[in-house]
Amino acid sequence: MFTSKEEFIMEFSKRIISTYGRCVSQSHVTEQFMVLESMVRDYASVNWATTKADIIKYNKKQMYYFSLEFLMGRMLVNNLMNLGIYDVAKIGLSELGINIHELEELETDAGLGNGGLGRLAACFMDSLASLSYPGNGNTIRYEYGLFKQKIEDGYQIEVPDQWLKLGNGWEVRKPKHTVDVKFWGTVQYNSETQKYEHKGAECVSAVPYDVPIVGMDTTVTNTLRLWHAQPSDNIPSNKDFRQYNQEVRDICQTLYPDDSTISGKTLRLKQQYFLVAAGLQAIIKYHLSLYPSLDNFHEKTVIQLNDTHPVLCIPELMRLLIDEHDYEWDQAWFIVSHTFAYTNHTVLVEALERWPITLMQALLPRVYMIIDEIHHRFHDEVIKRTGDKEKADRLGILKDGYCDMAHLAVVGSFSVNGVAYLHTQILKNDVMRELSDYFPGKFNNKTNGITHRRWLLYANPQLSDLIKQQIGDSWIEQPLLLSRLLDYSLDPKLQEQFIAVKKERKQRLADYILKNNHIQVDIDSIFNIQVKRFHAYKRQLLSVLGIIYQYYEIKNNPDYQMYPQTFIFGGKAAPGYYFAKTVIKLINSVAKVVNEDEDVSKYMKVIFIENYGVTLAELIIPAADVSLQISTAGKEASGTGNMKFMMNGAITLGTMDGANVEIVQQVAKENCEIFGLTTAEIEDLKPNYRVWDYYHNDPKIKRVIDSLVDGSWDNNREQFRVIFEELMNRNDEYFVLADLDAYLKALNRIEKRYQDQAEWAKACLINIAKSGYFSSDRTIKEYVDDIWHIEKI
Ligand code: 26Q
Repeated sequence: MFTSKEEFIMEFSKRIISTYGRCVSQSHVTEQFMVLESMVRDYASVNWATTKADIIKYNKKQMYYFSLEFLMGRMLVNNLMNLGIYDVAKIGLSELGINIHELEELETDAGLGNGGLGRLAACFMDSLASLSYPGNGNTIRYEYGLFKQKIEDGYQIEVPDQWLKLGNGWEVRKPKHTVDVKFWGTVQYNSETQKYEHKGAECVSAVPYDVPIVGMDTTVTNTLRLWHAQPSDNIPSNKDFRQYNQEVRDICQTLYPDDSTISGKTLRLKQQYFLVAAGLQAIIKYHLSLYPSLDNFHEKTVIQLNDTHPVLCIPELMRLLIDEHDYEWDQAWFIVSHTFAYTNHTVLVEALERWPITLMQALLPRVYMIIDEIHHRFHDEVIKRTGDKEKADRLGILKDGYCDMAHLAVVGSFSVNGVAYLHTQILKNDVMRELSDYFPGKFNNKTNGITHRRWLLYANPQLSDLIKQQIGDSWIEQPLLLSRLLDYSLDPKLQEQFIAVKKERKQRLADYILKNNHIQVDIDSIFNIQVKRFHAYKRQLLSVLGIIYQYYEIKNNPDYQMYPQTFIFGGKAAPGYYFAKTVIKLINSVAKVVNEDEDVSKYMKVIFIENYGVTLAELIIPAADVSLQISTAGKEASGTGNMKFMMNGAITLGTMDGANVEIVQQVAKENCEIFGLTTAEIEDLKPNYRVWDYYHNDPKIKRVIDSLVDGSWDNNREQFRVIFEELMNRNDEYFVLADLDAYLKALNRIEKRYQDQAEWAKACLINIAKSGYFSSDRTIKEYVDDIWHIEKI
């Protein structure tokens, strides 16, 4: 394609002319961006073709990652860098008078996800390709990704995310591979063929759009397949076309439609089945183009289910095998139960998926019949093996009018994994204890990871260069070799250089904050950062109460001294999550008072960064001194932001939760700042927890809590009532007050530690040195060895 800047310039100029009919000097930046994007995609296509050919040539087994979320972010820099052509493009463009960074800024994030689970899928895609494994993604091509967050008067406002406005230059539409998906209708038994037939169904066509996933320093290029719904040729005759058309469009319109109504719930279930049915049909067709039958399907295909959202895969593959490929139940079950592996990402009861049976039965009549059969066979088997009917009822899939998707996932998969050591322990010993005991060996742990290419190499070139200068660049291929930095953590020169890099990154963030929030922050202050989805268990409220506490300390004590701190928040709350949205409003209200108060703002500033997402994370995380990971112990399955911060040289101020436990294990306690109740302590405290004791026993805490409802932060005293109620009248489900004192003490220790810059830099360097373990390359290797058993191409 192009290997030199001359070739690049020629190709680029040619494309500008042939696509837009004008020369480079007259072209618009968006045109330049789109041409660059198309060049990179075509460049990747060469390897894409050979990868596909090699998989066939060597009969490789492939892994498919099914997920309702893929939070890819921007892809231009990532792809240019992974392909090793970033510099050629940069210099070539610059000779044409074009600044590559300006083009980079034009790309909109592919925000097809909420948070951790979706970003994990994206990191896995990068590691799979970079390690040369055949692994592909399947998801929905949502027309609108996660909403764009605006802050108006301190409130979160949701605006549609029109990520496809300029088109998506990375995708290739594949109409030839369109398949039909059926909803509604009834099932009839045909006694002649002895088969069940789906009658009167509503067909929807699924069209795939393929996105190349390029690895670093490899020719392997995998595929992320985005499924799009469009009207089928088999339009139901009894249906008004306009209504049908609208219903079809709705399927791929938004990620997580509001599910507070029945029609919203139906739509979500439709989305799940749409992905599952389309994805499986395509894989089966592909398999049958290479092999005579599906007998060896599970030997050539492994499917990882990202949480329960795509778990309909299990009954759907049964249906395809039995109804469309003439398998008997037992044979089909053998293939199915050797194909799927399931990852659990949460132990919060409200996030465990349960679908009303009536809904499933109506929308997916044949699939429901199969689920019912799976349930009864499993139920009978449990009774036969244990003689315990109540146990069989508890372990079953159908209960109280609902279908328990996690149980379906466990029964139908050959592997079930948690995403961090502690989380897997909780699954095995608590939340899914009985199922885990029933299936010895099925449950396993795969501690999450993040791609060090995006999160260190590309997001923080300043730090990467410093590391390269000190220990070379072998860590890029083998991230564990970051540990070579350990030898230099005491080196004053490196410490100083690290501090300089950190300052530079803090300055960039400060510039952004000045431009967007119109607030000047002091880059010598400690940057305490908490960026993540807003959720009660993540306890953004704990940091806010900490800020309020310190505010009163400063106000009530003229001699009060503290080292300046900047608290930076970012994250979105689910549109219907009133409590979380009120916490956002509280942060903004407190920020206004704090930042405008001269006595206080010299010590403390509070910033809320609007619309946190992948691209902003790349700016924010490298600038952190302190990473706030303060969830109630036992609630955060893993966390992955914690790993990104650590890799960028921030100190974790956190609880013993999720992967924090393993961060501590890597770096030792003295290189973190750990506080608060442990999982076991919370369990002990639970029956006797009385939040009012904390209120009455400490006047300072009482002052903080009262401020929520006495008009201190808003003229409307009712504004933050829901927070007061959650804490005080619903007995503080997430133990915020139980941990407040320990949190404040930990913040104090941070303040002291930070003032010894050499010691601080040493701890940061140790964190970076030990972060290699959290590369998703390590995670992927574990999945490959223990679950997928796929080979490099
Ligand atoms: C629930 C009910 C019905 C439909 C959907 C859902 C639903 C949707 C999304 C439930 C959960 C999610 C997202 C979960 C998530 O992002 N979990 C995070 O996964 C990360 C990757 O493993 C972990 O690091 C985080 O700890 C975990 O919170």
